[in-house]
Formats: sequence, C-alpha cells, structure tokens
Amino acid sequence: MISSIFEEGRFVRQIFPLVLLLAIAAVLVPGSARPAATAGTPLTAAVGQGDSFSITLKDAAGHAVTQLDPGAYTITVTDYSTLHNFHLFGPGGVDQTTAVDGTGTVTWDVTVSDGVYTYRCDAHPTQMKHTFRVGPAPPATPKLSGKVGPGNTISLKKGSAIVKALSAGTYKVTVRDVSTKDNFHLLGPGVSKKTAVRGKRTITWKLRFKAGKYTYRSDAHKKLKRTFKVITPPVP
Ligand SMILES: [Cu+2]
Repeated sequence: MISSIFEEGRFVRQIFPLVLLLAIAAVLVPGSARPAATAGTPLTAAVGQGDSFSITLKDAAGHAVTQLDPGAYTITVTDYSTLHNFHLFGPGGVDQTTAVDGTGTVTWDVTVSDGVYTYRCDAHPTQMKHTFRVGPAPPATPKLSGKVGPGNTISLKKGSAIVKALSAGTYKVTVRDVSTKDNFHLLGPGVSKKTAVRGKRTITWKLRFKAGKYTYRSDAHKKLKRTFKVITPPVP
C-alpha cells in the first residue's frame, strides 16, 4: 500500500510531466509531424558557369526539363556569374529570380500548374531562354491532304479516306496541285483558299473550319467539285 502510493506520486511528479512535454513538442515542431508536406520534387537550375552563356534546368536524373506534371517542386538554383541571372516565370504567379550582378545558390519551393513556363537570363533574354510545359501536350493539329489532277480528279482526304464530315476546329491542309488545267479552291464559312489554275504547286494551309458546308473545286471545270460538312461536336 505504501509502496503503491509512492509509485503513484512518482508518476505524477516525474513521468507525467515528461509525457506532457513530448506531447507539446510533437504539436510545436510541425516538421516532425508532416515532413513531406513542403518537400517538392527536386530540380536543379544553373546559370553562367565559368561566365558561359549557359542556362539549364534539370531533373534528378540530369535530363533537361521539357515537361513536368503539375505540383510542388524544390529547385536548387546556382547562379555562377555576375553577368547573368536565373529568372523563372509562368502561370499561377510563379516569378522567381536571382540577381544579375550576384552569385550564389538558393532554393525555391515552386508549385506549377498546366501551361508554359519560361526560364531565362534577363541580361540576355533571347540568347539564354528556354521553356517547358506543365501538364499534357495539346492535341496535335489534324492533317488533311488535298489533291487536284492528274486528269479530272479532285480529292480531300484524311488519311486514306475522302473527307465527308469533320469536327469544327483547326486543320493543316496540304494541297498538291499537279494540274496545269485545274486548281484547288477550298471555300466555306471563314475560308477561301486556292491555288492557280495554270500552275502546279504544293502548299500547306492552316485553316479553321466552322460548322457549315464547305466546297472544294476547280475553278476551270465546274463539275470537278466536292463538298463536306463541318459539325460542332457536343460539349462533353
Ligand atoms: Cu545572361
């Protein structure tokens, strides 16, 4: 009985304060509770090593950064030169720079989102400039191929299929006019493009098709004519 009271007293006086202290410490030192929260994927930036006109941003494997996933990054930046600086800017208010006339190593915690980011030296903004994309690349512009001739033929194809209907949008249309008697004239909402009747040539047009009916024809022979329609796809 006496010994158990003694033990209880010892707990209150010596062990309980220690437990309390540890509990408080866990709350007050946030790094111990969530160590990963502020540590982004590491990247390494460098500018002007040996006063050279080089500016780089590399991933942990040493590859130049051309594309990143959105998220948090920790960039260790070494500015080697008093002739150059490292300036990173892009969407989401990201705008971090070292001083042109300074040198040294700094660490930036940066969160990037979809879009194009630029890093450059402000003293040599055209010579020392690179960009990288965050998020997926935009879809490639679809290609169409038009042809007039030889003989009385005219076509517009997507791959090997004659175009009958397209979704509205931007297309790269490469036309081969191999006839000196006909031309390739493409017209419709917002578009009127043609080659010369007498000449031969290959040309690529970047065209924006809107909903409606389009025609391609030879201006020299009215019967050499086809149409296709452009529709606006439903919004997903
Ligand atoms: Cu520079």
